[in-house]
Amino acid sequence: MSQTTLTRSPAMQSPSAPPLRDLYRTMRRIRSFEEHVAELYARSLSAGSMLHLSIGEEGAAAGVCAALQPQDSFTTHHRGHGIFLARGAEPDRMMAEIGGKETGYCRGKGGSMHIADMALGHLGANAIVGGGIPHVVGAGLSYKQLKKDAVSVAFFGDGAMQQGILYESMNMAALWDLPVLFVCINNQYGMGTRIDKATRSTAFDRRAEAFGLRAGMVDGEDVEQVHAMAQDLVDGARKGQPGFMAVSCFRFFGHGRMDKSPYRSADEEETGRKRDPVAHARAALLERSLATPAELDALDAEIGREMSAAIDFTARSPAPELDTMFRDVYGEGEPRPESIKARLDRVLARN
Ligand SMILES: Cc1ncc(C[n+]2csc(CCOP(=O)(O)OP(=O)(O)O)c2C)c(N)n1
Repeated sequence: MSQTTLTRSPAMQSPSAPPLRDLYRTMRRIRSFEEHVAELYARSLSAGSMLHLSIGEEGAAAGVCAALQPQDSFTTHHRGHGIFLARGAEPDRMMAEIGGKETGYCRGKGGSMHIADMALGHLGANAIVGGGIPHVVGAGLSYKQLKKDAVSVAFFGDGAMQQGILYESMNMAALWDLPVLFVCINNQYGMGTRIDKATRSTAFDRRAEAFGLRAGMVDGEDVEQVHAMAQDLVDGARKGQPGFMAVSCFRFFGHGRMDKSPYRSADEEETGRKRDPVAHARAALLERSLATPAELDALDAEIGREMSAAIDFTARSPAPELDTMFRDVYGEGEPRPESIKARLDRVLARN
């Protein structure tokens, strides 16, 4: 099946849909944030070497997160900056986290791939492919038991469609009628492996339907379509009908910072980058006379300044103190590993 002509179970745009301009702003902020992360690296302000950009996937993050309510929660995969921003994360604290600074969401100990923040319902980014999927089943079960009106959403890549844990999770979510939504961001590659080399079947929604979930597939270039489907599935999940959606998109850059995508032809890259959700939304805003080019340029410039300020904030922020290494890592009162300094002192004293 072609990955560009999806949209099974299409949903109508509801009257309460967020204005396209808001969705554009969310996507533009994600793109600008990620473009600025590159500057963080260039200025040697990044704490780690791993970086997975979601440029090209902004429609999935913005469209799904706009369908959530404040009490809802989610997990992400390793490519999750955009999802957290769409949920309302502050760029300053996110950038500082990637920079390993004390002012970051996890006081610099999570980095790009392990951000979490309970205040915004972020139950954790996870670098293990499929690793964050079962967590939302646990969250959904707790909401059901505690009679909380909340939904939990797992975001993951197409690579996780080949992980057994997804199927155990979908089965339990369906069996127990949990308020859970599974969102596959299908950028068609798992590192350098194209999806058709990983599976014979890309009808991912049918896999979910086989477990009893409400399911759909949508083209991530159109953020309004993504939102419409997400709203429908989130509403269903809130009533105890778990859902699944696959959002098709193109990963504009390599898997990680060092990957120049030698496994993709120039043609494929050029065609793929035409599937740009930000450009698509901008064109729609102009076509429907919902904004002028000057207004959108001014908005883009304002967002650019916001992201530059996030880099300055990171540069100015202190690194965490060495003795705080285990704080927030082990529970209160639990035994902790000896600090590196204490261990060194002990070993040196012995010699
Ligand atoms: C269980 C597991 N196997 C392998 C890896 C190595 N790995 C890291 S990212 C990745 C590709 C993931 O692709 P996908 O899930 O489609 O997400 P994307 O990177 O495309 O966003 C792999 C295989 C891993 N982190 N975890």
